[in-house]
Amino acid sequence: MNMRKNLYTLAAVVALTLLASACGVAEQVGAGDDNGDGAGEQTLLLGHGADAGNPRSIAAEQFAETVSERTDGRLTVQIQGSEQLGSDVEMLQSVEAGTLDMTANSQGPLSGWVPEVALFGLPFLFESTEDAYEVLDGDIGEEIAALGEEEGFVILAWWDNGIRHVTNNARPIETPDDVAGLQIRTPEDPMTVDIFEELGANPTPIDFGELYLALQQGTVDGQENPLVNIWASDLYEVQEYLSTTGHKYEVTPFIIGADVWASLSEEDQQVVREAAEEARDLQRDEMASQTVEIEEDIQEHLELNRPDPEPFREATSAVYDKWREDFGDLVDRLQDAAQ
Ligand code: TK8
Repeated sequence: MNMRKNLYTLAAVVALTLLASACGVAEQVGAGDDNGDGAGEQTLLLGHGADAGNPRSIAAEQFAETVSERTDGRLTVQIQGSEQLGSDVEMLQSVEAGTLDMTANSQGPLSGWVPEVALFGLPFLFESTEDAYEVLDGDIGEEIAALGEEEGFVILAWWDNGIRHVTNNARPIETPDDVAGLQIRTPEDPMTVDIFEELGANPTPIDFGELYLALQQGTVDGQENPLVNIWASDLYEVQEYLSTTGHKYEVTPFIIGADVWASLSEEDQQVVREAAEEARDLQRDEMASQTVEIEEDIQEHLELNRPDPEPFREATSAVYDKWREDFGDLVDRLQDAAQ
């Protein structure tokens, strides 16, 4: 398995080097690319950070198939997963620069441009993913997507990144005291950092693509992610304890750059939007079914415990006070809608 990881990393480095030296992504396959045969064919480059088999990877594949089918190949989508095109933050920067067309990205990284996105991850906001979907597909989801568009990111649909749990190598997390003092990797996400600071841990943002090695080498004691990511990225191989804290929810914003979007015909925009929504539905179904299966299988690899969420809820309530200072009205509305 380590061998495979190393090969993976090597392949990613080679791919990046090739891309960097080959006169820029946009000129090869990026926005507005036309193969010169007069048919107006265009390839959209889609980057994401998830590994094969992950609901995000599966949904991205379906999205690509649907778009190509419904446009009779006029529009095709080329997918690069596993952070081969850079970290989530780097992929957003590339979309902004116009060298990447689309990304199935992450909540924390996007909140660097649209801070309101981080609010979906307020501690224990949603009891279940279904409650989250209702809010995301409703008015508040639309309102926050509109803020994304102002920053140049058209959010075609809110895909899922699940409810998050803690894994680590020190001990089972039964109470907030057990998290105290642990070095916990987080995404580039101020909300998650705040939550783990409140719990007395040392939150350390590291790119997802570096996480396996960071855990293996003991750079950090643990991390937090939904089961589907812990599974598809083999993090269980380098962790001993899984504690189903359920401390926060995350979305996967499915994004196309505003300029590429504007360059598409109305008809193609509709195809792309519908394909994104259908892929979202598939992705959510995959999330649900995979989560049940993984919960069984993963216990062969690490020790699972189910802590009572109440003490964690209490210990992190100050996170709400902090985010209310800037986004009070939205926090209230989110809490109402999440009920
Ligand atoms: C994969 C990541 C992952 C996220 C993280 O690209 O960084 O922990 O949960 O899904 O986006």
